[in-house]
Amino acid sequence: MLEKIGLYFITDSSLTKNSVIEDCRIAIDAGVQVIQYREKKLKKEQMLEEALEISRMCRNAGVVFIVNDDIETAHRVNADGVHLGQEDMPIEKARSLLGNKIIGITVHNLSEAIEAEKKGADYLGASPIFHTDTKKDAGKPIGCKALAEIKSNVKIPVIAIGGIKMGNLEEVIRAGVDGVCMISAIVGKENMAERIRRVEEIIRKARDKK
Ligand code: 3NM
Repeated sequence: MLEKIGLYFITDSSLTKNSVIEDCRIAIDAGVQVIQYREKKLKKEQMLEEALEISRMCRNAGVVFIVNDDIETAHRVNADGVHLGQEDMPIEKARSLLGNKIIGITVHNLSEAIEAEKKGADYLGASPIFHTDTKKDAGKPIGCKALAEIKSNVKIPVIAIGGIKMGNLEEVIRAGVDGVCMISAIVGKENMAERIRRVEEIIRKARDKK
């Protein structure tokens, strides 16, 4: 489902200039194929309300909807899946709760990647590729060489995240990844829709060059 997608859009309520819901509407209109709802500030009930609205928007548009971290919210809003970090619930337990929904796992190196695939992850979020200020505890950048190594050693889709900007996007795509997340390069910027379209075009061109 996430093979060779382009931009994997992630919400950020600290960076948005509109609202998270409005950002999702813009992203959907600009053609993204997947949205992850990542919310660190709101109370549970408000989160649920917002996630439900985005879930409906995604369903109507045929866009994959993933909830970050929170399996209960994912379940309650009928999301397509969840994204979990290394410190979150083990994959086996998440699988028993989520059945055949999508489970994405953050990995920082090849051994975590192989392990996550073996345990049944549906896709990997490889991170952080470069330095990022958006997630304070993201850890040490792994770079594009390690990213390419991860990609060539697993069968499931690999999505790259962390410090990806317009200027280093092509290099990331050349590592063979299925998708990229770019938060601060897109969320809260003037003309988000235009930026998203430009990202998709850079990705298409970089893949055509191969
Ligand atoms: N997770 P930006 S880095 C949400 O390393 C997130 O796991 C990361 O934002 C990880 O595109 C990150 O602005 C933030 O660098 C990515």
